[in-house]
Amino acid sequence: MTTLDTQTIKEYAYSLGFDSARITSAAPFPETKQIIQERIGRGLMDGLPWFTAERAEISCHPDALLPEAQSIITLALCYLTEQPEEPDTAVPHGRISRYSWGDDYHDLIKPKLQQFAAWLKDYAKDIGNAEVETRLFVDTGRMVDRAVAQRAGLGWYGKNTNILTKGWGSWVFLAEIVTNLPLTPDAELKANCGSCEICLHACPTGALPNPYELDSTKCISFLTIELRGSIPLEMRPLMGNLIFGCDICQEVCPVNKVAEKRLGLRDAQGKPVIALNTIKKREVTTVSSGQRAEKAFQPQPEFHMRPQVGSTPELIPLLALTEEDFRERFRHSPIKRTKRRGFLRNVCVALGNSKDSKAIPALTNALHDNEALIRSHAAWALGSIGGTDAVTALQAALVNENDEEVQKEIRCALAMR
Ligand code: B12
Ligand code: SF4
Ligand code: SF4
Repeated sequence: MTTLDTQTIKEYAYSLGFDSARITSAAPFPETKQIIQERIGRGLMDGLPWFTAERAEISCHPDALLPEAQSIITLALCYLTEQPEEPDTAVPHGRISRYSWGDDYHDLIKPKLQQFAAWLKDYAKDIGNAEVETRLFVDTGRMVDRAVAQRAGLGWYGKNTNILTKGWGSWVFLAEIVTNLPLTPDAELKANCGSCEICLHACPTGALPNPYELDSTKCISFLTIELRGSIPLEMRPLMGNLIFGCDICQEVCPVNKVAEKRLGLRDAQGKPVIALNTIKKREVTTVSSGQRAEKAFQPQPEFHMRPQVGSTPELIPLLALTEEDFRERFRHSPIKRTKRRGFLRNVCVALGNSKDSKAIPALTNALHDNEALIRSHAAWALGSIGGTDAVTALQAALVNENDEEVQKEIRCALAMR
């Protein structure tokens, strides 16, 4: 096979809107496999039933995904957009993690990968490579996105386990194209977090017990997005007002702050610049990583916040969402993953943590929701807010409640007085 020019491939990636593109070989990832299997064994991945040792076996062997695999093109797409306004504090607000303010990134990145693969096949054919195979991955695929990015030198592992890039911090989505084309690999980056441990101390639930180690079962991202059932009682008070995902260990990261400053999301003193859209107008021409130069940063339009989603929505009205409202409001958003019942469960927890008695009427209504999961978390929230009205509502609900789990939650909430 004639070797392709990797710079041409990278330039094409940039033209599609990717912010970084690097290449690694399709050799296996034996260390990653060992670490994943060890973590599964210790229960750190519990609650993700699809994340099995067998899956790790495949995902760490690119040739199990594409038998003739030779190379992996790894791609990063930055999802920073404007900084939101701080919400009015007179009523309780939730917080949604940054990656979900706009449209679902899977839907945005997949067509880009398909276009990329089609172009790659044409390019390879033009120089005499007829039999080009590709497999495309973004997040959900059986691929170890972060391990690939690390080996390709796209970034390095932060102690919060996210991949940090020099130009965009960890505010990037990762994707890959596995191919049978032999491509010259890039070198790993010689960068690391040094002595910094800020993220480990900032995590509110202790989900980062050691550097580079995430206990998924405690991570608010898992609890609010992936967990289908009840949120463990001991976790609820630690979740604050986070209702979908969590960015805390990224927000505190100094590498991310540098990236935000470079892109105009922080002022010279490092303070967040509010409601910034000037990022579009600002000309940023060089990236310090040296991976690429002369590129003005243009946020992907699809990542811009959708007004019906927002970043800090008012919580009480969310409890009134019907199935249809929920589907309509979050049609394009990653939030649809939780379904209405998971999302309203999270909203109840955030309202409980707000301790705001203005939420009592809406939570009282939620005690009669069709979904037991919502009723049980509404009960917890009322117990957490407390007061005569909350107690009366809980006692009345207990009389007619048939679900044993919900009855237990109501009794537990009444005992919180
Ligand atoms: C499952 C999953 C989750 C789960 C579990 C996370 C977990 N334990 O890995 C949950 C739901 C909790 C989750 C949360 C989030 N996720 Co997620 N998730 C995934 C998924 C599907 C698999 C990750 C995986 O393989 N985990 C297995 C563990 C063992 O791998 P690992 O954490 O990378 O472990 C490595 C390090 O620990 C390292 N290591 C171990 N010891 C040492 C020692 C040293 C010295 C060093 C340097 C390294 C090192 O080696 C390990 C193996 O490579 C990937 C997509 C994919 N297909 O890869 C997205 C992915 C990792 N998630 C992503 C995102 C954005 C998030 C959230 C930020 C979302 C949010 N805002 O709420 C949070 C971040 C939480 C956090 N602090 O990591 C992005 C990360 C992008 C980036 N810049 O890194 C990914 C890559 C999706 C994507 N394609 O963009 N996620
Ligand atoms: S995403 Fe939130 S809960 Fe999860 S490790 Fe980071 S700070 Fe902790
Ligand atoms: S906060 Fe510090 S330790 Fe954590 S990822 Fe960022 S640089 Fe690394």
